[in-house]
Amino acid sequence: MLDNINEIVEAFNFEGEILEIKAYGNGHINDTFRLTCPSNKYILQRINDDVFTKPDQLMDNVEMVTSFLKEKIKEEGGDPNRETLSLIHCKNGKNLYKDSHGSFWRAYDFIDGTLSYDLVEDPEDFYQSGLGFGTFQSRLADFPIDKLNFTIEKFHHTPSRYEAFMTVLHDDPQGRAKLAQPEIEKIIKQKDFVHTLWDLNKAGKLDFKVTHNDTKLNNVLIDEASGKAICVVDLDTVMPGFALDDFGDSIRFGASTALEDEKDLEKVRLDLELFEVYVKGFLEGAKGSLSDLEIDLFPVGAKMMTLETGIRFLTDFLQGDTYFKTAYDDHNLVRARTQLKLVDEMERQWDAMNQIIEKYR
Ligand code: ADP
Ligand code: GN1
Ligand code: MG
Repeated sequence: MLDNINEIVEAFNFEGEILEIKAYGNGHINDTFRLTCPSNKYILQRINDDVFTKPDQLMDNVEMVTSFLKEKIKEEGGDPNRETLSLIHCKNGKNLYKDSHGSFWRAYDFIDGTLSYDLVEDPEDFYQSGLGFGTFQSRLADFPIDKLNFTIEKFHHTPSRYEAFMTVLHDDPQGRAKLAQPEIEKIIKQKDFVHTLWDLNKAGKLDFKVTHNDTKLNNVLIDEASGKAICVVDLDTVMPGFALDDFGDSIRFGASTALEDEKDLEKVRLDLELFEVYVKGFLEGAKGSLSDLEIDLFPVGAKMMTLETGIRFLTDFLQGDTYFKTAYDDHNLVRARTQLKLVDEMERQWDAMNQIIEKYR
């Protein structure tokens, strides 16, 4: 699997001999492994340094955010070892190891007895994920935001994502644009919409908060015994952002009736029951930290993040699949199609989404 695994494992403070190393999870960016020792399990991750070009700054963010969360969790009487990630440091005290091939590695305690999902099986789990991500935001509401490094510049700056798409479409380096004409047209139709949140920000109406920025359902761990959302993971993109990005990204992934890479678009729908339970959970977790405008804009956030992710997948398809991991040739095109179908679905069910929000605000 990895010719230098012994070197990497040796660098970290793992307790006991390693009995098993297994590729783990379904992330599109990093490489994740689960390590089993006689009395403990660990997560070992290779950070994708094409995507995260400053891994040391990224780890500073993770260190600051997890320490801050641990204090909050202790104050609330919770379990700081299960309710946020715990870094395992290297034997030299650092939180990052650069191996002899130049790859960057970090490790966490494995939070046992938990599950994460790629598709909602029970609406209660999606309610729990809303509560989990909402709580994440309220716990970090007084985190000193200026201390955070930008691990990816303009990560959710949708207008820049649109511009990058138009550039690659113009260059069409792989000659793939002809395979995606309906999808390209759908994106171009949204050229004014992409500015909505950033225009409000410029007008001083929408502030930055400490946000997670990758609130997919599989980035929250659900406790098997209690069924509660116990821990938000994947902290690489915790940065200043809009609360609506976190709300919206969860909806685009979790309130869909199908996987992100479902090929049969008939199966891809926006499930309003799931939308509703997420609204309820996120508002409860956010504990009054959201403004009226943010709540009003929930449907905009959902559509924005879905459209943005569609744009990113299609950009990567046109570029030749250089960013997201893919399993087959048109994987990114298939993913872009599901996102754009969901954008249609959201437009169709706009009023119904607003009615649901009125019930819970
Ligand atoms: P990626 O950035 O590639 O998405 P993640 O950090 O999200 O990687 O990890 C991949 C998966 O591994 C997660 O979706 C989650 O299921 C699981 N996972 C991550 N960290 C832990 C942990 N500390 N304990 C248990 N499971 C974890
Ligand atoms: C990536 O790493 P992962 O799989 O949790 C991506 C997100 C996308 C998501 C689409 C750093 O998330 O922004 O929304 O894929 N992460 C990064 O599934 O680009
Ligand atoms: Mg992840």
